[in-house]
Amino acid sequence: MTDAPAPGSNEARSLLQALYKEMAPQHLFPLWEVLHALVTPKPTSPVQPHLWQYDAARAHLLRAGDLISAEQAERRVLILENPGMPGSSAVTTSLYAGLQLILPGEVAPCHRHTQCALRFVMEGDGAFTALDGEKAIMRPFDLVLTPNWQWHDHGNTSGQPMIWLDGLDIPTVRFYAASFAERLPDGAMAHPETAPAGDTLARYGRNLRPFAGTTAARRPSRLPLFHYPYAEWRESLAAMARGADPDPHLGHALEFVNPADGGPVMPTIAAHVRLLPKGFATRPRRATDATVFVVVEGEGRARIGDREMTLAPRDLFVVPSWESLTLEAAGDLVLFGYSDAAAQQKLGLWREARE
Ligand code: 1HN
Repeated sequence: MTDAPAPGSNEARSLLQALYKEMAPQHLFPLWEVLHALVTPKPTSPVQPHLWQYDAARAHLLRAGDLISAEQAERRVLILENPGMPGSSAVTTSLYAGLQLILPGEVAPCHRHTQCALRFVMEGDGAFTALDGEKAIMRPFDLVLTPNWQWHDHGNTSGQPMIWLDGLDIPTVRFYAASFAERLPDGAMAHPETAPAGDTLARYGRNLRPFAGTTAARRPSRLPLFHYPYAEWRESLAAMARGADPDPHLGHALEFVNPADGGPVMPTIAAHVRLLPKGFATRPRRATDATVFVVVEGEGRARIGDREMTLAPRDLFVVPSWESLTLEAAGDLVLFGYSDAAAQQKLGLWREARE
């Protein structure tokens, strides 16, 4: 002790370097060298703002459609990978996004996994996602959920290609090392039908539910509803826009809810829609939930930090955590968005700032 060099002296610094070198093989490292990067005063993220033009993505997806079947691929999907996270298959640190193509007559085999998924229909009309053997017939801009560990398969019995956005919590599940997945036994492609298409929407989608403990109460009580049709959410937005001024930071915005608890649609993923009337520009807002957006209708501009993007129908874009977002509507602009706000709110992490 007595002959230890004065802390901060050149001698102390070189002895510390020697100490680090000796410790490293035992997987021991000094916190004081990294603390400032571990606990930052505000969020830092590798996620970059990015826009995917739909027409370009669609052309590549249709080419893949000529080269591999949905059954061969299991899921024929182009991943929207964030340019700031190469090789990650992730669109944000917690979420995945992909564009899935299913051609007329094709099936995507039944499976289930611990990842939660949502589908948001980009084009086509009449293919289905079946959840636990009940089909949801998918129409443009419908939202369909496949919550974790529920059997799901897809099929296209319509005459047109169907393309939808898949939003999953793959990076979140990978973070927890909690991925499980399985196919139906005996190579079965489709789940046996358990209920007619639309049955759940009628039983659980109109502020009603079957009596608990009866055979009519088919759905898991925690996540009863899985289909949120465009015709319904669009009409709600339109009614809202007729009757009130838009919120300065969000425009007219509605969140999709799980009717069982009034919370977000799935444990890890929240989803919403918004309408910005023609000529409206939002005030800048930032939030800790990085968000993936789809342009449903209209044209406009997005400013994300110092990036500017022009928005056209069906384009997709991603806003990183804590980057300031400003939106401008050239015509009535309708957006769908999903994020990990559901998980962050449960963990006490979620924050926003409105300028
Ligand atoms: C999945 O289950 C689907 O069911 C799509 O359509 C994309 C990406 C990774 C893992 C599971 C689907 C997926 C996926």
